[in-house]
Amino acid sequence: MSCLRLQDWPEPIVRVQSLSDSGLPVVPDRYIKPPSQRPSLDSASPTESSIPLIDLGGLFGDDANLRASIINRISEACTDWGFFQVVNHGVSPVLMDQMLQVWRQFFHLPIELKQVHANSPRTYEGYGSRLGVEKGAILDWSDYFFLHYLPSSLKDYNKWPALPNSCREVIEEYGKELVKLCTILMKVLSINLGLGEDYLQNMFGGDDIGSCLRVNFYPKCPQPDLTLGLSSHSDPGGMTLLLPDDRVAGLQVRKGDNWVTVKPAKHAFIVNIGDQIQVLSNAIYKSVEHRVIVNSAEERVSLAFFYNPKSDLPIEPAKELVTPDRPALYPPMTFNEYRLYIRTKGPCGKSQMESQKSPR
Ligand SMILES: O=C(O)CCC(=O)C(=O)O
Repeated sequence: MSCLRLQDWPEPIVRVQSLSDSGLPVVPDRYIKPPSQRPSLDSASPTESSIPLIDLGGLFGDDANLRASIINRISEACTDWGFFQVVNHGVSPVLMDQMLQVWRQFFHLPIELKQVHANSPRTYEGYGSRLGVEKGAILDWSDYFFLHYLPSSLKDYNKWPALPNSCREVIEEYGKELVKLCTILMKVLSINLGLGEDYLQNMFGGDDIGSCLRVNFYPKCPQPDLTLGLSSHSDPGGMTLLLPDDRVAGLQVRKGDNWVTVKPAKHAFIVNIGDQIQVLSNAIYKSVEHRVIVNSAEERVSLAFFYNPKSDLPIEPAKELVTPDRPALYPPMTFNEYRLYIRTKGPCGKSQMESQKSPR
């Protein structure tokens, strides 16, 4: 894939928030999805019985039975859903609220203050309004801010918003806490796959892992039944911790032929398996497709923290999980090579994972 294609956006960037604020009564054609991809809003109310809700409190205590049962619930959630919510995860609820608050404030700054962070497809860092560089693509009804947290060599405070005043400090603290939680979850996943507890972390590069944050902003939409806030995709990285808006639902997870709307629990993180763990687990765990619906009454914000392998390490199925009955499903590939696909084409369901399968 040529790097030239990622030099710049193929068309002038339009901020979805400006479209929404202009009060236009219809969604412009660029955002209208083909009928097969449109959401069915009649059945979009969040249900209690969606992805599993797991209390992690006992993971940190002395009760071995409780610990084993939590680890087991995570195992079931990874196999059945690829998604689960966690509460009592150790991250301060105050910090979570602050993080949502500073980002709401950021998106409500005057446009010229946000424009100084306008991004390009070269690194995606900054303020963006599209994923993918295909000219004429149907776009999603959202703006976002993308930044690197790790490795330290990519962390650049100058590329993070300077306003609101506390923004950089809050992001720094939040990143530190989330990396800790990811490290714990990686151990649980490793144990559940029958690997040594540090296996996945080591395959990700040990202390050299990558992590980045995408803050999604979904403005109010005049015709939410015609578009999506974020098209169906699986996450290209390792594992994602999503902090959803505590006021508005919007995330839908694929379950068979259905889309299940997630009801966010108070101060919970939504955890999901990304493509790199699907590869390392030789598809014992699947990265599951998800998408976001929007609505006409409320804007929505969400924070996706991506925990990724070191970008230049080849990732392939763990040898321990490859057997004559279950040969390696994927050839080795670095995360840098892998993510070029979504960076070029935008979110496309699971088409990339499918296309990576080793020929049989
Ligand atoms: O906004 C959401 O609930 C989900 C966001 C998401 O899937 C992503 O950022 O990859």
